Amino acid sequence: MKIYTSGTPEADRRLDRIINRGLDYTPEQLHQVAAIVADVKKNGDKALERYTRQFDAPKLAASGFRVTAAEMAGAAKEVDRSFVKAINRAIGQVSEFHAMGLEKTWTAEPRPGVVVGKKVTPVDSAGIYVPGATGGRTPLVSTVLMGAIPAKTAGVRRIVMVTPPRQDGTVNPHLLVAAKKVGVHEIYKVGSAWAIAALAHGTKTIARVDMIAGPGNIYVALAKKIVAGTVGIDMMAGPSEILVVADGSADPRYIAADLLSQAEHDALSAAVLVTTSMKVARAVSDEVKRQTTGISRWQIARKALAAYGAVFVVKSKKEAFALVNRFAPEHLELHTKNPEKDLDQIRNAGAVFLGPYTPEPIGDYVAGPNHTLPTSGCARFASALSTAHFLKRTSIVSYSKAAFLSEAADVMRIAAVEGLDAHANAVGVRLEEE
Ligand code: HSO
Ligand code: ZN
Repeated sequence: MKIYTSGTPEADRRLDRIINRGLDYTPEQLHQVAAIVADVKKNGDKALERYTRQFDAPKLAASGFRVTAAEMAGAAKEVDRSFVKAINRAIGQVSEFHAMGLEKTWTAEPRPGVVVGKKVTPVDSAGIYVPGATGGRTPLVSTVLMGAIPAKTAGVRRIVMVTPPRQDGTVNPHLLVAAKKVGVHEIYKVGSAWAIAALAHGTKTIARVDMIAGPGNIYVALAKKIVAGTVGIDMMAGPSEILVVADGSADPRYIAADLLSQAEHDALSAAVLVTTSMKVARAVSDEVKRQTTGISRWQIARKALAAYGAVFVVKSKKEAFALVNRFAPEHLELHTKNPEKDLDQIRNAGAVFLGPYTPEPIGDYVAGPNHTLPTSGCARFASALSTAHFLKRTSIVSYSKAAFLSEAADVMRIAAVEGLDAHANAVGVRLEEE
């Protein structure tokens, strides 16, 4: 990994390039995806079948999109006990966390005779997208959990999962077992932009949903952008990224391993170290090189690091945190003497991992918080996927007669300024009986 001195024009250019890499798209790509969405809207299953056969599974017909009970039963036999044990722990801990933040209906009486509040209701149905990265070779079982658990915990009655099939028209059994365990109701072997279009507009096989969540590549992200408004969407989740802040007390082996854990996701992933110590900078850079040779996805990791990896050496911790807040990383690790105190300086980050024994992957799988997080600087304004994404808040208003009378004149005055007589009358008619 190349070492940059923070604040130089070269470092600035590198930083901007890394931040802006993920959700970049060309007008042609947007146009291409809009055409796919329109095609699915018009031609339904026929279009889905055409795209699926062309890009994913050459033999799969629309009649085979829905995963059957027999396939589910077969999948349960294919996975081993240690996987079931691990996934059970993950489900338990992730569910527990999501239940903790669950928003409830509330009312208040801010003035005598006036009740206001919010009635919290889950969406009726949700679609969870599970990517089929690298032709299904990385079946992201944890992403099934992270999508479906918040929906389930929010109380969504119909949870649909879509994921691209493998070439032979099947889905990895671990994904199916995970989906069953978290209570997904329907699973369809359909992926990419056409799957998002189907969830948003509905086809004969796949009934439309109200809310779509889950990460995907740029085509999935663009499709979500296009259907947003017709249906709710969670966020534009782009390629994974990690930023580590370290002082001289950090262990370079841990940092290198954690940087690689995100670099291995995708050739577009970003892995960045920001450190006050030149010694740590050099040691991490060497360690990354050494550890890369030991991982099976080294080619992907190496590509990601060459394009979007960097070590920034800063003069002070203050400078480090300014850089963090400008980057707004999806994942932030603090390898400093007092990470709890440093947390005060963090304003923009999807998730923060504190101290040497909190590697990012613990959050990917079992810690509890969601691993679907804002990327590409979106942590400036967005948050992790949560139950809130699957809930609506309906405002509640109730007035007693006395309260109504005490506020009526002001309502009529504002209505008059707006030139909206009927508004004023809706109040006035209730005053006439006085
Ligand atoms: N780190 C990824 C999620 C993931 N990791 C799934 C492993 N499996 C989100 O940025
Ligand atoms: Zn990960």
